Amino acid sequence: MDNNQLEAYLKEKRLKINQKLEQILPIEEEPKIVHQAMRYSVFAGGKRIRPILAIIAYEISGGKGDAILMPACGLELIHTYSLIHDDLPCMDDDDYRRGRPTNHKIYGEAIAVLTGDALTALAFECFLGSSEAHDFSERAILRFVRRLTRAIGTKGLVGGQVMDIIQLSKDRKKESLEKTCQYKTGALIEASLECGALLAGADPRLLSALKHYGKGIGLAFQITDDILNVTGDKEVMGKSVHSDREHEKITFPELMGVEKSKKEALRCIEDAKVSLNDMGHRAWPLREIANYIVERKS
Ligand code: GRG
Repeated sequence: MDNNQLEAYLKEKRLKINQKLEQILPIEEEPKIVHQAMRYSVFAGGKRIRPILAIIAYEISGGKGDAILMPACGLELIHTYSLIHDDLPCMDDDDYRRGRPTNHKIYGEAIAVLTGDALTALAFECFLGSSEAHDFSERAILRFVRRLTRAIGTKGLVGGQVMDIIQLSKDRKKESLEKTCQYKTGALIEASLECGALLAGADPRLLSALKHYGKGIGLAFQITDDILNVTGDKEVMGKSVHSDREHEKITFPELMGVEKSKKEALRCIEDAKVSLNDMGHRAWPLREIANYIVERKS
């Protein structure tokens, strides 16, 4: 499998996701400022990994057509919300994200907070709207929302962010750091896969294999993010580098060095790929995305 094939595949998925996001995000209505701020961050770029994973899991589970696009876009809105809040002065205080000044640098803190809040509300409209359009049964949507909600609360994004802020891993234990990463980053990645599969009515065995895969790539994703914060290029990444050291954060490279961290990320993706064994060729994008996650430069 060559890199060009994956690139073409990701490009095609991103195009569809961006077209759908274009339809979903309000533009002209008042209060215009918040609608502009939402669009500013959503369309600043972004790899769209979470909606892509949801779409792939849906297709692997037998789902057909474009009905998955709307709920998948909701996942991207939740992710963008978390980035905007993560960058706020009261959190990581970052000036640069997705190759642009951060949301609060342009719109001010109050609008940035509200932009995040508005993106969550819109995300839930996307999830529930899929039912109104009769694309999915209400039961399937309920399962989706239940699974997703777990991933963004104190056992997911919010919990991980709290662990990050209180420096749960200051005990310098690998388990504490893994837990923080699992919650802060892994939870939404894992949930995106499971949510996509749930909408297609995947059986429990497939769901559990996708969950295991998501857990592995989720951790590898954050380890690579930490490595890129040390070795990456600000222009290529579109976000600040060396910020973890400035904030004296305990990260994988800080704990065990860059080389050992790379090995750890590789171990995670190899473990993740094992869970795809029973899925055969249809899982090729997931195999390639696992490799991409540790090889990426942004
Ligand atoms: C309840 C949604 C919500 C958030 C509140 C602020 C917060 C709690 C959580 C922050 C979680 C966070 C920002 C984790 C980092 C995850 C991560 C590695 C982000 C970078 O993801 P990429 O590389 O970014 O996919 P792009 O820009 O490509 O989309």
